[in-house]
Amino acid sequence: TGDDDHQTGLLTATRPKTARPPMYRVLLLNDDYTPMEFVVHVLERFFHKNREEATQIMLHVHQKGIGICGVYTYEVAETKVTQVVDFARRHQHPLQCTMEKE
Ligand code: TYC
Repeated sequence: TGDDDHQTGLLTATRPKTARPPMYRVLLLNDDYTPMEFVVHVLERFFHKNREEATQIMLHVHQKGIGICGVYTYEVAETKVTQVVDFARRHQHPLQCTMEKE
């Protein structure tokens, strides 16, 4: 069978399930200078939030210092972080974005 190891003659079970990839939280950090409206725009543009969700996340970050924008696979999360940091820098805002494993 497909489970039979023909070298040893031992039978080994193969897992029926597809493994899920590790997931990463993309985080936004508060600062004293980035305009609230710019942060809302970032959340709409890069994280596909509507204005209401984006405003809630921005205010959470403003009040608590840090907040979650979304949870993605490694490469997608890394791309979001780069896009946000580059976009903020181009607009001369110090907005910081980072990622961490779930
Ligand atoms: N604290 C900023 C202000 O008062 C707003 C802000 C919110 C900045 C969230 C960054 O990730 C951030 N203008």
